[in-house]
Amino acid sequence: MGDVTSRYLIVSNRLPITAVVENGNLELKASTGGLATALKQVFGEDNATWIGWPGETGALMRKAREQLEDGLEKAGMVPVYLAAKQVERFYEGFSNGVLWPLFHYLLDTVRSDAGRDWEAYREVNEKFAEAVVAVYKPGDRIWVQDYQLCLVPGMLRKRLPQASIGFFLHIPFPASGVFRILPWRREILQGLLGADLIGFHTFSYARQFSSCLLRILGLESNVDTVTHDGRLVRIGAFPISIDTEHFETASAHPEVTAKAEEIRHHHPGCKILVGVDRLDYTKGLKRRVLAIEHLLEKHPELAGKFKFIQAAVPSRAGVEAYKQLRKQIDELVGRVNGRFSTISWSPVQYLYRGLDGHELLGLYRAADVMLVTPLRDGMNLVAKEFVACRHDDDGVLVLSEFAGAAWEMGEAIIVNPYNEDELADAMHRALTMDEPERRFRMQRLRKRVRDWTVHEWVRQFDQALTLVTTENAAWHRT
Ligand code: GDG
Repeated sequence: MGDVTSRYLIVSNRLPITAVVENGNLELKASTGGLATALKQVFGEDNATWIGWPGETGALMRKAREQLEDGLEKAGMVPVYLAAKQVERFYEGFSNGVLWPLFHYLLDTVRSDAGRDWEAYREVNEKFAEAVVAVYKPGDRIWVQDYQLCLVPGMLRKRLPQASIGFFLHIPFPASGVFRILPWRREILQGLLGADLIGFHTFSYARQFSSCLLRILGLESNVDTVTHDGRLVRIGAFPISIDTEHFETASAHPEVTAKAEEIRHHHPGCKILVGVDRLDYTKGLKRRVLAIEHLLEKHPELAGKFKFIQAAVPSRAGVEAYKQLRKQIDELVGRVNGRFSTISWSPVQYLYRGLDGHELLGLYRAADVMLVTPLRDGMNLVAKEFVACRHDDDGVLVLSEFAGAAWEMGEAIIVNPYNEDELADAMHRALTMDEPERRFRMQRLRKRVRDWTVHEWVRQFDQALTLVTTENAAWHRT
């Protein structure tokens, strides 16, 4: 049952569903993602309305389109349809071709021809804002999610001056020296400032945002508050987490146990290292494979003693940088395997596909070492999910210092993913760590993901939004 009473309008690029048409009939598959589930549980089934893009619907026949609208309405969702060109320019071009690499400090990957895509970004943000205004009722709270929709808070503020608006950024917010590269830096900041509350995963991102406000807009913040256009805007850190209980229960399922045993059985006498990521250049896959190569150069005695299983889920396959990355990883894995394999063993097992739930949890449970080594990551939920699944209090987490999760998961082996030598040493240390130390670290990590779940995250954001909305209302009365 929900414990928050106002109605929430959740605005996100994608609705938490996938529409599949089979034999002319449409089926809506609800996302089981932590955010969607937690919002439902905290706000109550009927108190959260989602507004977002339902995914590619261009090919849906008329009947399926009617079914889609029906299904969405029943699920409390409002679709924002995007034309193919808009998807190409707003989503692939600007959101994923400019903001995503820039905010992850991968400057060489930022597209240089983004002018026309900026226009599409603005246009689609307008479309989302209009969709919100169409369903908004006084008293509703609006919670805008992520980098695709940075302009929406400002657009909403113009149309709904009294509305309570929150914004949460799921990716890092970069240092001002990096953010300043963006030609539309002022517009993005102004857009975000339309919100009453702007949330980030860590204090460091929040601080960097404040520093951009000062350097780019000349706005000085007072600890976590800035005054803008006659309103208070609060800036805060809200580290996202997972539905820990769900992962604890699901990973104890007999099929997951069987899967974990099957994985171990296939690699007798080997310690198992695991990586699970979207195939994304921010996740540090290339350097991870290079570090495996380096590990074998430094420790030839490890040949035949471990297996590195990397699952890479296809992602943003329409974006050029992702096509290139796929090719590079294929080549790199081939090279390392070609160099070190024997007749009966190869160091890397590489899966380019999504895993089903049991496979994913089976891998978490089978792992002796979990490698979470992104070059930058807002938070990284894989690190938290892995820990939640380890009922046996065993397994070692190797975690990048550039993932938001590193701020909360200090008992992991923390590494600089850009330092191949350090990464190889961390892998060696994880593979050879004694059991008491493994347990000591894992117990503490598990306690943390139990104490701080995605439900706390939702509640804390809601409370902070309530507070600043009340402050702003009081301020306007005086
Ligand atoms: C963004 C930020 C931030 C992965 N492979 C499979 C699979 N997954 C699931 C994992 C996890 C999710 O996908 C990935 O979440 P991450 O947090 O690691 O990364 P992003 O997708 O980049 O998310 C990130 C997050 O937003 C939340 O704020 O933490 O920093 O970049 O839940 O389990 N799930 C299944 N099969 C797979 O093969 N079923």
